[in-house]
Amino acid sequence: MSHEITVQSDLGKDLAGTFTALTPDDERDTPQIARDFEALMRDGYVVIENLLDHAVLAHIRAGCAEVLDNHKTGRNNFEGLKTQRVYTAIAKTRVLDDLATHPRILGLMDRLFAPNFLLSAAQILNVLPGEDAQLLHTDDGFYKIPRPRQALGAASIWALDDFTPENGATRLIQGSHLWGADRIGQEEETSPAVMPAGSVIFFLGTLWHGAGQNQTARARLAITCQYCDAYMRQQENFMLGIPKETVKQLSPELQSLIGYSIHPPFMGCVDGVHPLRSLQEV
Ligand SMILES: O=C(O)CCC(=O)C(=O)O
Repeated sequence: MSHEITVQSDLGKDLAGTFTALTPDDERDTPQIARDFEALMRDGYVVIENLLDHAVLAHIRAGCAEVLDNHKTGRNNFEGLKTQRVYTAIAKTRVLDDLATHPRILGLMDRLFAPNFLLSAAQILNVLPGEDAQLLHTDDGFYKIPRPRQALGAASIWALDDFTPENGATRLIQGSHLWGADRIGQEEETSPAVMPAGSVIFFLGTLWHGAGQNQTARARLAITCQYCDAYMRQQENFMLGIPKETVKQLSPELQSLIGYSIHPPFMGCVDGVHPLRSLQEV
């Protein structure tokens, strides 16, 4: 199909002939998601409790355990010297897929960002006993556009263990997504995201937060999926990090999220064509 381009705004349309952009299904547009979005914009985060049942949790935990076996701990205190952090986890296990594409999360992303928003990072985070509190930070601070501003990224942290103040529950500063660059998050302003295993916290990239200290004798297991707007650079280079054979096994939604998509008119193209074409050659 050919498209006539007559004005600049025509370039914002989906010009693809074969691999047209995906349309979000109805599950991503519910009254509950609208309420979650209201909380997200007001507080900078929303906690959604008990999204995963026991069987699903057990399956995800088992998949994580396989990948974590003998996995090293972090190289600095931000990664966590007593934290096992598995980068590009989509390349290593299939247990993240349904979390990365969960409709309750993508429904919020639909409201935040342009269609064809991207997954920016997908990691397993196992905070081991004795780990110190992580430096408070914002997740999209590396996009050097002055604050206060709209978020350019957002993140989920899925609790695979109960998150408690003692075991390193993520600490957040409510409302800090609205701050200017002159204000730095302080420890005493934080509160822990206490939630049962199977719950998720979703927060804006502008929100001050950090993993808590683990003062218990057990690890605190979580999965984080970070997302960014369709025209921002992803933190993890999934195109190199995930073999094409693996990409072919992923759902169309997840393929699009990792970067097999086009932000109109051409962002993400491979030699001028849609990146999904490169999977046809494998
Ligand atoms: O593990 C957590 O609770 C938060 C981790 C985090 O914010 C990060 O590593 O950027």
